[in-house]
Amino acid sequence: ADKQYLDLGRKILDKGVQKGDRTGTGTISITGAEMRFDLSEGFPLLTTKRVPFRLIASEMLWFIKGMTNIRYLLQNNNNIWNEWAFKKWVESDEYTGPDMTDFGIRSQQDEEFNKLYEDQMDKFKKLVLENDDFAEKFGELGRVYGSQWRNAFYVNPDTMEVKTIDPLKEAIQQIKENPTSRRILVSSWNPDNYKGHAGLPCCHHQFQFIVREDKLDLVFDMRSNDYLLGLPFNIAGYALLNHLVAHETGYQPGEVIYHGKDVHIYQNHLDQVKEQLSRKPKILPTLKLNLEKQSVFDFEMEDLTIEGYYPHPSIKAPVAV
Ligand code: THF
Repeated sequence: ADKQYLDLGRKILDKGVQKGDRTGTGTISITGAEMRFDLSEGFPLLTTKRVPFRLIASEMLWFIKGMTNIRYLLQNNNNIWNEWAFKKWVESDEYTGPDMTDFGIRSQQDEEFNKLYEDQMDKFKKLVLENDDFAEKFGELGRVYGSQWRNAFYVNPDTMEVKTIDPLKEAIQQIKENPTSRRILVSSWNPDNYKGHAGLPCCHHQFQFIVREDKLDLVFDMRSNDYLLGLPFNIAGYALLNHLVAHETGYQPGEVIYHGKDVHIYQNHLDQVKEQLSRKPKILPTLKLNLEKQSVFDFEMEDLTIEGYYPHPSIKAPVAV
């Protein structure tokens, strides 16, 4: 797993072009990439840096359960979505603290501001955890993955009738009933994402299950991909999803295939990427599921364990908001 990942990193450094971006950080970017991870070779949790499986698993369970509020993540000590909810709070009328404009960039450049930011973030997390009304209002990220996977809308063009659909549940049903199907696909992209009122447009915007003999493959597509921080999470997250769905449907976990579109390294991640490229991959860990659970939807954190994970040390890097 690491070899393909590191080769992709080298390719971005070699062939990538510099681009400005929405977050103001700047990237080096290539268009189009594929990687294939055969799950029989081990669980693809990178070993050339420590990747926090607990965070990947709690994020994936959060998607699978159809949740879109960061409270569940915070209850699992998972802070990876905080900035996006925090942003809505500090830009709202209800926020009365010090000015937090461009907190993502300023907190990295200005130590004094960073202290103010951390205080406000602590306050924010405490409110989301302890105050139900606040959590409902500001912990909510809107139509992000959980709602697209479990609670999608469909408008019948003839009658203009609106129906809700549970795409993940239907996909699992299709694998069981119609395994030769080539349309077992869950998409999170909405045509109105351009207009900006649909919350955060999804980065991993669709995935498809394909049955191959006794194995279940999963292909996932990313319109935009943060090589250093996002990609290791996305690979392991979809590998976990494939293990869970294969378990419920009675197949062996096959391959997880990644399709990246705008694949980029942020300008402020270059040293970290070079450090990781200098490291030698180690043996992959294995994933153990609690086999007493059947349904994908019943799994909890304590049902998932990683064994034999001996990675290189973690590599710290700021996330672009
Ligand atoms: N925005 C950007 N710029 N990059 C992303 O990867 C990204 N995501 C999600 C939404 N917007 C994004 C959020 N996912 C980390 C990992 C995944 C994230 C966000 C942040 C991260 O900081 N990981 C650290 C560990 C953090 C910790 O220990 O708390 C790491 O070292 O891996 C794409 O899905």
